[in-house]
Amino acid sequence: MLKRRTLLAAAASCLLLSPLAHAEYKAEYTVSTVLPAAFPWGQAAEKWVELVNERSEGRINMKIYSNSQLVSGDQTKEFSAMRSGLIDMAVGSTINWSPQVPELNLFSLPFLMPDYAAIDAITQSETGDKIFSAIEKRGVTPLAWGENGFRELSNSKIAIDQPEDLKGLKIRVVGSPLFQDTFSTLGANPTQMSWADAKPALTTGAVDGQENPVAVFDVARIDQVGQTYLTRWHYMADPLVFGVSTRVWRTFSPEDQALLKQAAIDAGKWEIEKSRGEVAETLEKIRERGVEVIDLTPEQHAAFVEATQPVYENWAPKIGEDLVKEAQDAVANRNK
Ligand code: X2X
Repeated sequence: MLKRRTLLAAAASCLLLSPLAHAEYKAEYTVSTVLPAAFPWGQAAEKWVELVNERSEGRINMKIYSNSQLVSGDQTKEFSAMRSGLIDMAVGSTINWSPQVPELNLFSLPFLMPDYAAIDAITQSETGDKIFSAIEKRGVTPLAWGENGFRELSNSKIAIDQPEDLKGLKIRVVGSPLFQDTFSTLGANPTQMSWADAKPALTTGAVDGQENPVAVFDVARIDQVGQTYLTRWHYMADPLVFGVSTRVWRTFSPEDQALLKQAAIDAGKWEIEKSRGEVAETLEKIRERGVEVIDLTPEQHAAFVEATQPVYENWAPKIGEDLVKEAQDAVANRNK
């Protein structure tokens, strides 16, 4: 009897001490993304998975499910699915999570962030911390920032260089009703649809245009579906957020939480640097395929900024007036 007890006790202490013995850990954690590994976004997720696997010596295994397949292609449902624990983790766009986290609409305010330094001034500051708290309050633990990129406007009809050119154009938009507002304010005819539906809609001509970072335009070969004009208006950029369902987060030991977080920070930094570094080359490729790339003069740019001001009046109260003001100040005082 004694012997048996000793054995049991030894087995129990072994379980407590061994890093392999987290009985509550899953054999595999799901990681949701919209874009797969051919895109910087998917690569960000891959890097995270790799680093976690390496640093945990195979104890924590994550598997990426791209194309929003865990939410049947509806990327605006990703956040809710994570919150309820249907999805363990995600590398998600602020746009797609903004229906559940209104503060994330901040990044979608037109022309708030003129350059990369402006994005960093928001994400790498107290304002960024406040945005992370807003995410956390709603059941997802945010770990690090990545980047989808500055979203540029493409269409099949006209070389857009002034707001009037958008009149009546049918534009596919994503996620938040803020996009409906921006494009309606410009006189266009916006339609909200998922990424899964976007390319078919461009192919059939159901819509005339769309907006996405140049890397997405390039890899998804948007030029092949008649999108021959690309206006670099830099009107907004969507950061990516590496996040874990808080229900799942709580099951990790403090050491493993730190490991997951550091790996996300490292993967995010790596991806941001890589995707920013690739933009010039990507534009060259796009031009070579016969797409007309339109760069705006400062005056043309200013006309778009002015035309979209009403969006701020509608949205600042929903995002939080203080948060918007703080972000504007952070941008104004950024290191250029
Ligand atoms: O749907 C889009 O346009 C995409 C892929 O950029 C996002 O998920 C925000």
